[in-house]
Amino acid sequence: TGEVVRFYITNVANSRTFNITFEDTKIKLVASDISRYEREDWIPSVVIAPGERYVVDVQFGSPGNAIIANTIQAINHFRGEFYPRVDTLSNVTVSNQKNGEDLSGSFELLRENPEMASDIENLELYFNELPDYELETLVRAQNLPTPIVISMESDTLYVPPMEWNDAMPMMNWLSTAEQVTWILKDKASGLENGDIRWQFEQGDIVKIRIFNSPDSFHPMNHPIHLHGQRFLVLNRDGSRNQNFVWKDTAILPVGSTMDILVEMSNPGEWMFHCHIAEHLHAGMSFNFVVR
Ligand SMILES: [Cu+2]
Repeated sequence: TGEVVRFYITNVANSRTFNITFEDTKIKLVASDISRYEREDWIPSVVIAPGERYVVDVQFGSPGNAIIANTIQAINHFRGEFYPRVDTLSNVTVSNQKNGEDLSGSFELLRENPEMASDIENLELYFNELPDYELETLVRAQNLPTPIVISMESDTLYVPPMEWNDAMPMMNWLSTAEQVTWILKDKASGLENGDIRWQFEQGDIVKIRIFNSPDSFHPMNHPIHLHGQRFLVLNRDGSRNQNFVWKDTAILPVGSTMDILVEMSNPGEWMFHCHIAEHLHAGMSFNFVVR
């Protein structure tokens, strides 16, 4: 009891976003994909999409069994109903022994990260610039059996911004990359997926606006991921990020717009893709070059 434990969490699921809870313990948010946060912060749970990483500190309290769980609002698409669902990910036994060094003092302290503060100072001039590129996420279906089309359309009458559970396993089983194409579309050129070929110079700071259109046939959230570089999520739906961290993956809910600022620091040919494996397989990817 009283032990402070650091968790390094990576979501290696192909499509599921988790909402990880540690019973009623306080969770201290320390770092994400590439760096520490601007400021450590208390969070009620860790929302983590495929490809994302989070580092958190947790202090275990009263002795007994503590459950690390995925605590979600599941949805029944056809009935349009939410229902709470808790899946146990892990059981932790908390003994009544005092364990080693007492870290309560430093656990209570929320530290600031001067490196992040100076990165922000250097990049702030780009924050309010117009985007250099705009992407839209879409989905297109072809040759789907009619009953599937009807059920997918009816289930799209209400689209949750996040899909926490797989509410349509039959549909997902029946639709493959043969019938469904997931799309990243470059607004300026009209090009899609592999036809997009962005070129950058090493050191370029590039602002990209990504919009997840709620009007497409069957919208879903997308963990947007790019290789070889790091980025800041500047804002979501016009609200400025209040606690910056360097990322390489960020979730884009349905209907949402996100601005990211990418530091093109690493030369080579790199992928830009959705981190949901099925979407990537069904087209949602392109390469960009940093010279
Ligand atoms: Cu996706």
